[in-house]
Amino acid sequence: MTDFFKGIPQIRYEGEAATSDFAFRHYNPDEVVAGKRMEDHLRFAVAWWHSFAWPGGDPFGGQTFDRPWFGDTMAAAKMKADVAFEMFDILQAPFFCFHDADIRPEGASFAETTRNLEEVVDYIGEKMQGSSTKLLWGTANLFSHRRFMSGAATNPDPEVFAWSAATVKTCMDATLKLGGENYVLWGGREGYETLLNTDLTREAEQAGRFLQMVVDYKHKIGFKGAILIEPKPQEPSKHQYDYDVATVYGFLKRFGLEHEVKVNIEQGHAILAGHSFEHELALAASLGLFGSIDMNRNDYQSGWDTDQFPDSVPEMARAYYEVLRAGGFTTGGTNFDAKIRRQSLDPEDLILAHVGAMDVCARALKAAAALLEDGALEANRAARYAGWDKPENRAMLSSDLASIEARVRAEGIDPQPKSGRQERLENLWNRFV
Ligand code: XUL
Ligand code: CO
Repeated sequence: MTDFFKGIPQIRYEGEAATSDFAFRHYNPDEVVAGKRMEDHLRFAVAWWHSFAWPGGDPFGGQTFDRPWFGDTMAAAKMKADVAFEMFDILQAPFFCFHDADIRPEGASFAETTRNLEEVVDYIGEKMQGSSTKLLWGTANLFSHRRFMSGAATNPDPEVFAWSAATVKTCMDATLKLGGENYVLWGGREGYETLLNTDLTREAEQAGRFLQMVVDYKHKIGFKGAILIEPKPQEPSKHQYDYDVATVYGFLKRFGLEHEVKVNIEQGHAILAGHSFEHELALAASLGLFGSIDMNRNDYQSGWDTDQFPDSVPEMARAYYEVLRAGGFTTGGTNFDAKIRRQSLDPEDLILAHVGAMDVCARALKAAAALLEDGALEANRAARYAGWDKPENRAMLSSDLASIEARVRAEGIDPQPKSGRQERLENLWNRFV
């Protein structure tokens, strides 16, 4: 036991009458919502990088957090893992997620870095034996080290491509070993700064081949989880190739991987792409790509990826409504890819950030489930398209222009506009949220 979270109790569901800050008011893991336990719906995960590895820097200043495990040694990595599992226990977190670089010190060579990774993975594996927290996903950090400054799979230097492929192999091995349910690829620097030095065709072909190799390796090692791409439009690159869900779908189709790979959708990334979170979720579901979510929010004034914990029930309700409509998570879950603010120095800030976020998501889930169960919104949607249920109308979709023209003349078709009823539906929505 470390004493980092000393005095902080395990968080339990106490209902809305709770008086302590250290209690869940809405997240009740065992409560059944829409036929499933809340814990099984939401599948919360703690992100290792933001919670335990982030030093609190911003573009104008460096480290504000003073953590006893900061430092690039194996002893520090193990202390970090000890503290992480203590937090998982306090929160009763069902899952966690990691990058290789968050959990192990970088070595002097690829071989040494991999040895470090394997040693920490074994250590984490032992900790998981005595814990109920499982691994939602693992991933490789192919963006922080300077070798990745011009990309990983899309780098003009084949040696960086090689390093990246080798690293992903070791991270997929680590994810498999820890029983991970997904493997994520966020193309942190897969993009470009200027077209003046960039060959778009080559870079896309490199990325397509790289992803095919990831899929092949997944099948080779018998990894049963999902491979997920996490879209983001810019930052750190000026333009990133995995811009949004639609762009990722086009990329997957181009390389024939649309049945092998799904998406991990992050709220803040959706906003950066000029979409809403629910748009990205609904589109992914409609394309058969819905996998998992990174839950956070972006500050709407700053215009960059501020990765804050969610605090808005109405916003999150829109998201969980789409998650429920998509049939809920299978291998995916709700990963808090969110960091506390750099002034939030105390260990309890880290705990309370998660407690509040879990409560916000739980309230949002309950509201979304009640609305879905009520059925009025879906009945309205179905009624709006009801004309297409008639066989003679559906037949047009396998017809041709000339035959349809003949039909319009013969039947004297003369469309009459109907209300979209938006405000009425917004009123309905607000009765539930
Ligand atoms: C970056 C981001 C990453 C990915 C995993 O914006 O969201 O943390 O989730 O690499
Ligand atoms: Co993310």
